Amino acid sequence: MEPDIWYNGDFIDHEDAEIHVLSHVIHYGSSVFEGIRCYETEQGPAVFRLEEHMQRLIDSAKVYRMEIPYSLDELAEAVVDTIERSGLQGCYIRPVVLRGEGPMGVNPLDNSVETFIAVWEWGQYLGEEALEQGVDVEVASWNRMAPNTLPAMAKAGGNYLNASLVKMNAIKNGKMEGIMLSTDGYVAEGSGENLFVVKDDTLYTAPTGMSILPGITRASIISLAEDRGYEVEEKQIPREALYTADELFFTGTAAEVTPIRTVDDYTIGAGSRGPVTKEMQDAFFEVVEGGRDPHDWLTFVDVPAADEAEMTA
Ligand code: PPE
Repeated sequence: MEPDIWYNGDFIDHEDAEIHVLSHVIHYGSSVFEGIRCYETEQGPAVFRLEEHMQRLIDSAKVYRMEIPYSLDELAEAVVDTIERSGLQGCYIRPVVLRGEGPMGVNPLDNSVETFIAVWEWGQYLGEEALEQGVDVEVASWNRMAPNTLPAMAKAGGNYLNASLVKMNAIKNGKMEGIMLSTDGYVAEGSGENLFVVKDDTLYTAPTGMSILPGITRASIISLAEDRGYEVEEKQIPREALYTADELFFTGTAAEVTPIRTVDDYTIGAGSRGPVTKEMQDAFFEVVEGGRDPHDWLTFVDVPAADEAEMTA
């Protein structure tokens, strides 16, 4: 049995979470969404940075003039309820707000706004060995969209047509992921991850003006690195700085903290997970797996154990 899905304030069966083929989103990509993880920490299941994800969802919707009829607190509570109802101790959470039925045509203003929240178990995003071994990637031939074409700070469905092109090419070329450059040629991000460069014990990542998604894992890694005395610079990164980096790693909700071992067949550093990457992984997992939470990033949830859930089902 797949977990129930939250839909506009109620729970519905997984298989009933359907939309009409003439929904605006199908034709024009008009959705905004989030990706969040709930971890089974040593202190019990906890959602990582729930409030920040809900705020980004609300901001994404605002950019597209979609009115979500729920407050941040109501959305956060809906996420917690969906997890608790699922019985999953750890899961990936996907809230999506979309333009539904209404008049056909590009103008979405008279189409309905529908909110869904789904949960599922999601393992390692970039392959089973990725966190330890690192991944092989390429610089994508598709650029990240220019800042005056599609708003990159909004996590909108349509943006992921660009991401899909990048990801498909990478896979066809035998790589795990593609790194996109901005239209002026600076390093932006992966198809579903932000990117960090480590050079001489300083961490570099693209600034938010470089058409990147302002990643919540990215922000967390900046804090965790600064806590440990590292200097972090948000600045323009030229492509060749990838090849000459001491270490490179991706960050993202799905990807967590994933080392990169080659780019365009250049070996990065020693060709395996570097010490700074390992330190940042450990710092991240100490929070999300250890449940040690100096920044107050975790929202603990009360998921009944599997046998209890069965008894009450
Ligand atoms: N950039 C992009 C383009 C992106 O999609 C993500 C998340 C990030 C950066 C990292 O953001 P954050 O999760 O807040 O640290 N990508 C989500 C979707 C992946 C998918 O395949 O779907 C995710 O990681 O949940």
